[in-house]
Order: sequence, then C-alpha cells, then structure tokens
Amino acid sequence: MPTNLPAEAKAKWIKVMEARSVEEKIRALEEFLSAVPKHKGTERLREWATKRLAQLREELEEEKRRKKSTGKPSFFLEKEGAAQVVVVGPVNSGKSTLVHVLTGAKTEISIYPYTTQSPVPGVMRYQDVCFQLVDTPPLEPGTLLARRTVALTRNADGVLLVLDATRNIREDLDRIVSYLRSEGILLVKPRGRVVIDVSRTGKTGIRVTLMGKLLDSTIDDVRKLLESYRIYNAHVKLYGEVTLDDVEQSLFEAVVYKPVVVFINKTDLREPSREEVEYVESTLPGAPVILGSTVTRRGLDEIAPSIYRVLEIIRVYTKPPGGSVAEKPLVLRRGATVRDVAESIHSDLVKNFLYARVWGPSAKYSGERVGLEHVVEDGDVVEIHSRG
Ligand SMILES: Nc1nc2c(ncn2[C@@H]2O[C@H](COP(=O)(O)OP(=O)(O)OP(=O)(O)O)[C@@H](O)[C@H]2O)c(=O)[nH]1
Ligand SMILES: [Mg+2]
Repeated sequence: MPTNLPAEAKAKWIKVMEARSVEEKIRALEEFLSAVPKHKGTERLREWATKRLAQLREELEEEKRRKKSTGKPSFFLEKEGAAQVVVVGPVNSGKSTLVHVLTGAKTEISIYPYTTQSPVPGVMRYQDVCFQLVDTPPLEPGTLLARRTVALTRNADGVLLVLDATRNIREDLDRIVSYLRSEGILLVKPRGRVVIDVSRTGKTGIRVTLMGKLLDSTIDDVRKLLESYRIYNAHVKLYGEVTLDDVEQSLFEAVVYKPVVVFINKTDLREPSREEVEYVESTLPGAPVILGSTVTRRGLDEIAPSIYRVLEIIRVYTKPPGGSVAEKPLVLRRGATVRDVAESIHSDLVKNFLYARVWGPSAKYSGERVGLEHVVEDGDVVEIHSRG
C-alpha cells in the first residue's frame, strides 16, 4: 500500500466485506482479485488475497466434509456473551481441562495427544459480565486441526494461551506465536490499530473515533478514503499511532490483532524458572502471564479479571429519565460512544436523540450533558433524552 485501486476494484471489495457466507466470500474475493491491476503497488494486496482465498477454499471443503461425517461445526462458532475467547495452545497442555473447570462445559479430556477435534464452547462469569470460552484443537503447525484453530482464532475477540510447564515453554511459545503471525494473526499489539465496523443497515454516515494519533492525515482524509471504496456508513476507531495506509490496509483485514492472556499450566508438576516467565513476558509485552494448575486450582481466579482487562471491555449502566439505573450493564468496547449506547437500547433513540446525561468516570461533573459522540467509560451511568 498505497495501492491506488481503480474504482471498479474498490466497488468489488465492498462485496467481499458484505459477504455473509464463506461461499459468498470466496466468489466475491475471486472477482475482486481479477479487478486488481498487476503492479508493484498492489503486490502485497494480491499476495494476501490469493492466500486468503486458498484458506477460505480449504475451510469450505473441510467444513463440508465435517458436516457430512459428524454434523458438528469446526471452523465457526456463534458468539455468546460479552466476548468470545479461544483457548489455544500446544498439544496436551490442558486446554480442555481448563475450559471444563472454568465453565463446566463437557470437553473431551485425555492423557493422549490430539484429543480435541472440534471446538467446544462454555460460559465463564466475571462480576456482571459473561465471556464465552472456546476449547479448541491443538495449535500444532502443519496439522489440519491447527487450521481449524487458526480460523476460530481469527473470528474470536481474544486468546487464552495455555502453555505446559512440563514441556519446553520457549519453544512452544515461539512456534505458536510465529505460526499465528504467518497466518496474519498478531498477539502483540501493533503500534497503532484500526477497527472499522461497516454498518449494513443504519445511515450513520462515517464516524471516526480517534483514541490516538493520525500521523499523516486528517479525519477528513479517512472519510474520503472510505468514500472512495463507496463506504458511506461506518464507525472507524483508531487506536495508537496510525497512518492512512494502515486504515486502507485494515479494509482488507490483512492482519488482525488479538489480545492474549497466558496461562502456564501444570505447575503442580514443575515450577517454571524465572527466565522462562520473563521470556514469555518479553515475547508478548503487555500480556498477563499467570502461573497455575487445573489440579491445585492455582491461578484460576486470575484468569477472568485478566481477560476482562486485556479485552478493554467497558460496562455502561443505562437509566431512563426519572427512572432507576439498570442492574445489567451494556457491555461495550473501549472507544464506544453515547451513540453506541443509544443504538444498543433502540435504533429510534439515535434518530430522536436530544442529549444525554452522564454520571461516572467519563463525566466532567455529575450529570454532565453530552452529545452522541461523547466517549463513555467503564462504570458510567447514561441517561438518554429523546423526542417523543
Ligand atoms: N498434573 C497436571 N495434569 C493436568 C493439568 N491440566 C491438565 N492435566 C492433564 O493433562 C492431560 C491433557 O489434558 P487435556 O485437557 O486433554 O489437554 P488438551 O490441551 O486439551 O489436549 P489436546 O486436546 O489433545 O490438545 C490430561 O491427562 C489432564 O488430566 C494440570 O494442571 N496438572
Ligand atoms: Mg483438548
């Protein structure tokens, strides 16, 4: 990038983004690729699209085979709760045991390697928030099972990486981190990050929430870029330091970042050395590293709060004017605005919006009067006033 795509290719890209099934996505991606001119500037994009196409075809084939033989899903799992967190790791590290003890889900556990063949979901509670934890097949590069886990990881909100203290921790970690990286999944937060939610229904226009810095352009440039792709309704969230190229690249979902929590399991059998723990911490800066065991239950209580922290989840409590505060929070992501709050209550609330009052961390003073673009924070109480 910059790719300087012709309008025709940009228009075809919309079809890729709007595709609702793997089949649709494959067809749209093929058409897109044929509309991308071949020159130096599009080299990376073409490489990426070709690779992604191969992955999707493989996933589709595998999904068909699997459905026929077992009726069970392998690559996609419906999300539930505030976030979907995949539990991944080397073979036999205790992933299935961990998902079972944390959620009660009936996972398949055995002393033999390669026990788990398809994902098994469970629900874990933390205060007033529920997460979905998904047990996955081992992430051993070169196996078909690992392809399933990669696909599940790409679709998830976060990762719980389960390492095994009785194995070579450094080797397992390096293998998994570089494998995921080669598949376009980063466990280390990039310098900046772009999240684009394209709205399929609402006429929201293009909203840009800046949580960091645009290095080489203005918000208006971002809007123009999206419009050149015929995207007129979207919420663009920019975190950290980003360039206009980063924004364009993010349209192609080339690289995704997944926040991670590391659980070093089986510490009842062997205590990892300080060097090993430091190695994990320096490989995945910012990731919480928990020492634990499903046998002694060491470290288990730290998992949910750590996941909550790295996912940057916030809870917002709504209240109707003159009414009382809702007991159940709305669960949103850092960077969410009053508009997101209003939309999650009722779409009419945005249309008829007058103003909102906010109490809590994001309010300059109690009951501050704010507009739709006000960024909310964890623990806020929001009261929306609307016409009619
Ligand atoms: N000593 C000890 N054994 C454990 C611990 N956690 C799991 N195990 C054992 O490790 C073995 C593998 O556990 P699983 O939960 O099946 O591991 P997995 O990572 O899901 O394995 P695959 O699905 O084959 O990749 C089983 O025999 C478990 O009982 C632990 O904390 N300590
Ligand atoms: Mg398992």
